[in-house]
Amino acid sequence: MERVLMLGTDAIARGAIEAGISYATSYPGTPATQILEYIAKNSSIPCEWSINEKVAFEVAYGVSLTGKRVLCSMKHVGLNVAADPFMTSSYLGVRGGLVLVVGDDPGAYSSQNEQDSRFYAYFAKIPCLEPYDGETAKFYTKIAFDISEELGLPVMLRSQTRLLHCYSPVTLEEIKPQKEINLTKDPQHLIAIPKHVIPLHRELNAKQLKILEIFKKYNFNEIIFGESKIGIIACGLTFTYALELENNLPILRITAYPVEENLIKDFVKKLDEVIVLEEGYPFIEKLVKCFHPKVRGKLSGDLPMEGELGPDPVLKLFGKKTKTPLSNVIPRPPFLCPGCPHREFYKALLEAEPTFVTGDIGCYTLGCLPPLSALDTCLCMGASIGKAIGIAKQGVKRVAAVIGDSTFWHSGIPALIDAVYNKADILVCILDNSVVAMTGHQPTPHLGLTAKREETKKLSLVEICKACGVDSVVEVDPFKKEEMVFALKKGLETPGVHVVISKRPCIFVAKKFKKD
Ligand SMILES: Cc1ncc(C[n+]2csc(CCOP(=O)(O)OP(=O)(O)O)c2C)c(N)n1
Repeated sequence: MERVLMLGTDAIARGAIEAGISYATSYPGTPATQILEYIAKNSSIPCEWSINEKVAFEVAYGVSLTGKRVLCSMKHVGLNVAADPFMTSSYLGVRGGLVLVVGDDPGAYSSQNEQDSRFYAYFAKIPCLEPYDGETAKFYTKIAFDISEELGLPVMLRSQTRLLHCYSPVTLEEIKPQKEINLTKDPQHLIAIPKHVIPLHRELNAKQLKILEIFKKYNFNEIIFGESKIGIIACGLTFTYALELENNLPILRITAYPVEENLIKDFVKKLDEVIVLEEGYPFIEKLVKCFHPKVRGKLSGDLPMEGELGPDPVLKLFGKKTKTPLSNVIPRPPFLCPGCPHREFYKALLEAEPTFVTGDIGCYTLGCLPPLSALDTCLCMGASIGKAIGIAKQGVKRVAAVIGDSTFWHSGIPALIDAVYNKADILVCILDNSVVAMTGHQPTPHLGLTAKREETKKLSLVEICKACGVDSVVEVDPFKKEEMVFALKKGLETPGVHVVISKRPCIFVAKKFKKD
């Protein structure tokens, strides 16, 4: 068995490959993007960049129905998009193992919020595993498939930026053979109509005890005895922060949810004080407070509620010297690259004088920064068009929505149809740089390449806009400034829904997609 240094994302991907997956789906999003990229580059397993996270989850669910194993990965906010199929998948259950990897981003290094995906697992009543290093990232992913099949439930593997983007040693093991296809019909279990919901929910509730039994088999949640009346409850990655303290305190390591309450009760009963460490929200701390009067953590104000926890506040809490001199590192906030076509588009947009510009998420969001300061709002992927409709519907003229090409495919199309159907007067600007630039230049449906870099049909942004019924659609090169200003002014001044596609590849595209 070989031991190698691996990124957390790669360790998870390797775990899924070793588990014998037959397919993998994802939509890019930091910090989870590299999981699918690893599978695409380092295995012959078919995989796809799905159009959005909802579709990624649904495709994965379809694979599971055939009895085969499947990995679906996304960033934390991606699960908001996939929440609809996700929430009901636990009622229907799965056949082949379905593991959903969610990359949380405490500290919001590259995200629009800091939501904690453990709540989603709780919400859907499914098991959630939370590794604490590369080795457990791979191992937990692998056994998550066994657990998924044993319970007939999707299993969530929750991780965070710090683990996913760090290298640590990982032991490579054998790759299991893939499962045989076994697609059978079972309407009572596979069709979520009201008549079936209560029995399905009852079955899901009955599985909750079984989850706890299975967790015991793997020792996910374990007490490590120490010599002190102060004890630590450390969740997932924070177990490594607790180990760095080197002070021989008793530790309850939690790496699987739901947690058996008796385990917490047993651990805290002889302690004078309990310290709870967790990345994200005080999910476990709230529970521990039911069983002990002196709990220190985020709710007590001893640790920060916002931002990434990281090892430093923990060391500080114990009066130890912090180890990561982050203050010496020069901050490098993102900015539009030299030569970026988005910048030229924004210069033209400013000249066209829109009243209000609703933004979206992608590299082009950086147009909100000075000196351009060209965007007035950014909420979540796909929201630019909906926000523009809302503003325009209140009588505001010259409203423009700015959306990237991948974001448009992801969740912009329904909003464009809404604009046409509900007779909005807005200008929609689609910034087509051919790729998902922000997350590392993954291909888009109009580039003509799949995740495996195989050739595929090139979809047309112009044709799809026309099919949505817009009043006009033009493609303009943002480097032709006069032409661009003219098109934008016309779109802003003419009633109806008008689309201007700013078309020029990201400057890194040629490099990235040249044949190796
Ligand atoms: C729901 C959700 N999924 C994924 C992401 C991660 N993400 C941020 S921007 C973006 C797409 C950017 O691509 P595009 O719209 O083409 O703009 P570009 O970066 O190429 O300018 C993605 C996938 C996110 N923020 N939210």
